[in-house]
Amino acid sequence: MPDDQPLPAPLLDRLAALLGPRGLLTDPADLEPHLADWRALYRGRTPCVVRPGSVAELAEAVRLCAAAGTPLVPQGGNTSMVGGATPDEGGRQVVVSLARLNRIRDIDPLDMTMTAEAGLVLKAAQDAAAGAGCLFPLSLGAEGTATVGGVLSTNAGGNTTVRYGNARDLMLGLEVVLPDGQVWNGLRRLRKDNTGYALRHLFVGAEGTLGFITAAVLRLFPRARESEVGFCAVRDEEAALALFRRFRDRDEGAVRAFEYMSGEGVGFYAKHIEGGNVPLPGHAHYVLVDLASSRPPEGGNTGLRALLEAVLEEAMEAGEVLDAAIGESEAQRAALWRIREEHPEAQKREGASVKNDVSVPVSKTPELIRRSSEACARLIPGIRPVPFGHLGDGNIHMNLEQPVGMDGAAFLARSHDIMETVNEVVRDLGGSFSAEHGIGRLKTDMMADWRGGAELDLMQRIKAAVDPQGLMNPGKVLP
Ligand code: FAD
Ligand code: 2HG
Ligand code: ZN
Repeated sequence: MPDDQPLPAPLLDRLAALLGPRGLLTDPADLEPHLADWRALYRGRTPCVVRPGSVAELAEAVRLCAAAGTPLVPQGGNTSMVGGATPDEGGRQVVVSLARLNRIRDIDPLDMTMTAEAGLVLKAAQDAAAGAGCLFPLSLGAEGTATVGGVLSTNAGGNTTVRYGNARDLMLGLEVVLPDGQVWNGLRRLRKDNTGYALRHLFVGAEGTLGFITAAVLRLFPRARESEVGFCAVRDEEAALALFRRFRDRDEGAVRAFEYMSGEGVGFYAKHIEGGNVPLPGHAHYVLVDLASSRPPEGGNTGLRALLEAVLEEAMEAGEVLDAAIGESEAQRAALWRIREEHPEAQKREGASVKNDVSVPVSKTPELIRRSSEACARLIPGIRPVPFGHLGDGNIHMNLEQPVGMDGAAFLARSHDIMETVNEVVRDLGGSFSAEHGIGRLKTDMMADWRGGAELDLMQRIKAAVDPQGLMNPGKVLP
């Protein structure tokens, strides 16, 4: 271990004795994947990575680190969009990876619950639910890497919030290792449990600042027996919203996802993603609508296909939808979804971009997109707005791509101004500067402005009560 990284030698020896070679990484090559975030905004240092193989091992490791005053950074799949899971540059923060705590402890198709450990990858949780004839509905682009502990700790949203809610709504109980090493077992699988403060909700969205989520009871749902996906070119942002309303008014329960994409973003997909075919090229605005039902398909002029076609026809007559493609097979539906899911990757490949994960009341999404695009164009002529995302939740990724030909570093140097410009519009529309990705390290300096006064004071008092030494994920969430 390099000697400029001050982990007390006795602590390292104790951790090594406790965890063994699989549970404690110190080789620089092994540390490497844990040091930087997906967006490459941050690169930190750590003296070692702790990878406990059981809850008891984690609890003991936390006790040892607490006694030595050593700060800890929980890490799941390290897909955070806000630098939440990486250590700082000081070299003292120990990364704790939950990757080895990845068992499914129980699946109960009658209670409709799954008890899963924190390191279980989201896709594996979905697959296990499907294997039991059920659905775990949380779905997002990083689901092949993100973990149960990570999605709960960020209260992730994703593509199906419009129907099933955020990660918080999919959780019934938690098991947590507290900052002093105590284990709290709150793995109850109850639909009703009003017994004082709902402690489990304190840890959801806390981004690892209050303790380690080690396992959770997740809610399962009936699996879809019928689904339809429509990919539509729409006239403008208002038409996208009007189309959402048409579906909702006809059959709110049928809408599993309603996603907006700009022509620019779809163009990046076609340009950068292998096999990136777009069925309706050349439009300025697109929507992907996903309908699903757990009822057996009815066929004829009932069922989801009939609903999809009827709504699209009405919307075409109203001039809202300009053209539409319907997925005719599972493969076609997946290909249409791919256009949306690959947006983050396609945008990354196009060059430097500034992300704004913001939300407004659903009715204000057209105004958000239009006003912030115009304001950013005034700030940096030639800037390319790439808004996309969860229109059905009022959560638009109001992202901005560097002007063609502009130096990427020079563009990123304006990140603060760009984020402020978007946030001014968001504030005016009664929205939030952080919709689903969380605060992490990226947005801590906005907390005082947006959540100051009693709200931030209360958060700081909770933090001080649960983690009095301030050892859990320092520098994240709270300023
Ligand atoms: P990490 O990135 O490892 O950690 C995230 C935070 O949680 C950190 O603060 C970390 O310290 C903490 N943490 C992790 N595990 C634990 C634990 N067990 N106990 C306590 N704290 C813990 N997010 C959305 O909401 N919706 C999307 O649609 C979406 N799409 C994405 C698409 C891509 C391509 C990528 C790269 C990210 C996307 N995200 C999305 C970001 C999202 O935050 C993560 O995908 C996910 O929620 C984080 O899971 P993770 O396991 O990678 O957590
Ligand atoms: C998504 O919805 C993610 O794809 C990532 O939340 C958004 O890249 C982004 O800004
Ligand atoms: Zn998103």
